[in-house]
Amino acid sequence: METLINEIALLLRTRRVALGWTTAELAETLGVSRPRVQKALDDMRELGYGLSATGAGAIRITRAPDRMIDTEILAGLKTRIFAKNLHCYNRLGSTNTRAIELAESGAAEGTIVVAEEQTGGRGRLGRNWHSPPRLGIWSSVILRPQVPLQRASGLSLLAALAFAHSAESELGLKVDLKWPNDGLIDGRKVLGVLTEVSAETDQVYFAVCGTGINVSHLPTDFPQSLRQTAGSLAMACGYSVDRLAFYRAFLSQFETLYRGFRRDGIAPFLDDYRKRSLLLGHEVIVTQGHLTIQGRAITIDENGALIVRDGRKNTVIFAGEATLREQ
Ligand code: BT5
Repeated sequence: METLINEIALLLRTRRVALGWTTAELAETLGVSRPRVQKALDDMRELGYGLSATGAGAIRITRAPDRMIDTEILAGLKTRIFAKNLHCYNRLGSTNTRAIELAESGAAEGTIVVAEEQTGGRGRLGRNWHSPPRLGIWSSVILRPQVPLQRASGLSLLAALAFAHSAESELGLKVDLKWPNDGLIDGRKVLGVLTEVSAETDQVYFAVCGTGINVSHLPTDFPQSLRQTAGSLAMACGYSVDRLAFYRAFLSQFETLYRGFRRDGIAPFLDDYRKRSLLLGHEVIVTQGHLTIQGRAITIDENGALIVRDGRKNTVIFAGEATLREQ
């Protein structure tokens, strides 16, 4: 997003809100020419900002756009670590890939990458994540928890739980969590999480936790192959959802849970996750590479692993693809 737009939006938002700013004042404060300010204001209208001018020519913001612009995401965001560094893109291959690059060059914990559109959005195991422009939240956060590798899979569960809390508190929606990384509403997948970790066995260097949240899609916005299984917050609510407000709520929830995780691990959150789990108590089939495990999903342990019981044998599964056997 253009820096000048961000700077103007920040000025219009944070200072002299009631009085507004004239073009001349904006130009002087930002050290650019008046025509450049005028052009940026036109571009802002184009983006969806509502701007009004008083008789004296003072400009004010009357409507924020539904756009992933730094200033708009940060307006009213209640986080301390998350989004202290925020990288917003119009179009990107994958926010996870970009976040991994940033993490490898030392980006701080809480750094966030978000894009309006992903052209190569990734799911697990080389699968694709459909990420069309402006319909969802395609975002990744860099985390640096001081935990051994096996505890890092808890991060996907945490992100899914944060999604469930925000959908419930912001929109009154009930979310079912399907281990390890799906959030479903009315049986349709609305959330997918992809956590990628750089680590040695006893220490995680960084984890990038990517979340894809379908927000504004109508059924026809999904490709034919996803129409039976995918859903969006708007489809679940029956009305349009404020994408940025939901994103802010999600980031704030996720950070709160993550701070707890850094202190006490996943254990304090497990009961909450288990309560929302689609699989626990049911007969399941889990595939893990060439391996297929069948049995009853009995619990999720403190590493975030699924425990499946077949007769008297328990199998601990760290990653895999689970389906209900009754389906
Ligand atoms: C996931 O993988 O569910 C993880 C998706 C993570 C996406 C985020 S977006 C931001 C960040 N940057 C990235 O590049 N990725 C992350 P998996 O469990 O493998 O599920 C993938 C499967 O879900 C696909 O094979 C499709 O069947 C289905 N799918 C693809 N796009 C979808 C969508 N938008 N909504 C619902 N289902 C989808």
